[in-house]
Amino acid sequence: MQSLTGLMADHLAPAKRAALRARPRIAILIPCLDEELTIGGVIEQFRKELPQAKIYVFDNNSTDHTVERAREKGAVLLRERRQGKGCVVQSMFREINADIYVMVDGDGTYPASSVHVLLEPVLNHEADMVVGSRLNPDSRSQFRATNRLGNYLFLWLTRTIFHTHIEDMLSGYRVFNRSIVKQLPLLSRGFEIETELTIKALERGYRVIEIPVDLGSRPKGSHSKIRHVHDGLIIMRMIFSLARDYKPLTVFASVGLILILSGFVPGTIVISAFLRTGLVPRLPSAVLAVGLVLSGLVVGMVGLLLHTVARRFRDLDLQVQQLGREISETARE
Ligand SMILES: Nc1nc2c(ncn2[C@@H]2O[C@H](COP(=O)(O)OP(=O)(O)O)[C@@H](O)[C@H]2O)c(=O)[nH]1
Ligand SMILES: [Mg+2]
Repeated sequence: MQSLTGLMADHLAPAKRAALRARPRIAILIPCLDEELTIGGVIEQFRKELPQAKIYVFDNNSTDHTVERAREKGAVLLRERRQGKGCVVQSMFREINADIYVMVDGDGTYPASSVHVLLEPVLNHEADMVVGSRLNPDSRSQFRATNRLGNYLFLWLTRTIFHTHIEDMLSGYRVFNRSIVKQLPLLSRGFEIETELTIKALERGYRVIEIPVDLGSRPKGSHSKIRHVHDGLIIMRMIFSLARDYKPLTVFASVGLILILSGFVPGTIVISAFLRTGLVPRLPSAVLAVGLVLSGLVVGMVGLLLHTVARRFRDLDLQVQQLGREISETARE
């Protein structure tokens, strides 16, 4: 409810409202960890493309000259002590007040010139979040083989579980409106933040649009902060916990079905012996079969219960969003 209060306060001042209509406040948010080679160029390019925007660099205990480079170029520098990109995104969303937010890596791999096409749908109120898709057939993206493989694996998993048609789940180049930034609860601490952002936005009914962008490579001497196995496992865990929370029936019914089907193996042996001889010679198999089938049914029932709870929460979420929109509409009139 805190964000709703913020929304109301924001829209109640008439002078501010008029200014907002004329010129939305755009914030460019750059999470940074040891990016001294590229951060200056990224700030310069975005300032050239969007001179009216305010540029924020969120440093996260960098050990090189990232902070000095960002200050030299006139960006607003903020610091987050808790390590991890997710922690930084959480504090960016909490602390910065603007109407439209652009998030981009500080490594110079995303083209600043694409920012206008990414902004367009949010400025026109056609989307709540626009994702710069590096995996679109029209994108010329320089991926490392492991990154491309990881992206496709997580994409396949997400599409299968959540039935979405998302094209690039892990892109770091995004544009958001204020409503999504202030209302979407985020818990990620590391590189699983993009996964959480994408799945939660889709599951909560926000309008998400993907637009192709090219992905360049880092210059010599600059290194990605991703640790493939470690971060890959965390992203995987995030997908499964979101599946448990938002698609409990799919998850629990699948587990239940596996248990029931495995109960059929010893069950069939016991039943066929019983039909032939009228006896139950393999008592442990009979117990195992009953145990597996019953556990499967219980797990399935749990899924059904959680499904109802999740649906009710979804209704509630949509009602809160609707209420927020109505309050801002009323205040605008
Ligand atoms: N503030 C902060 N930024 C981070 C952290 N880890 C990565 N980043 C930044 O997040 C962006 C994406 O990270 P990057 O290493 O380029 O990941 P990749 O694009 O998947 O290879 C870059 O601007 C990094 O500097 C972190 O722990 N804290
Ligand atoms: Mg990067």
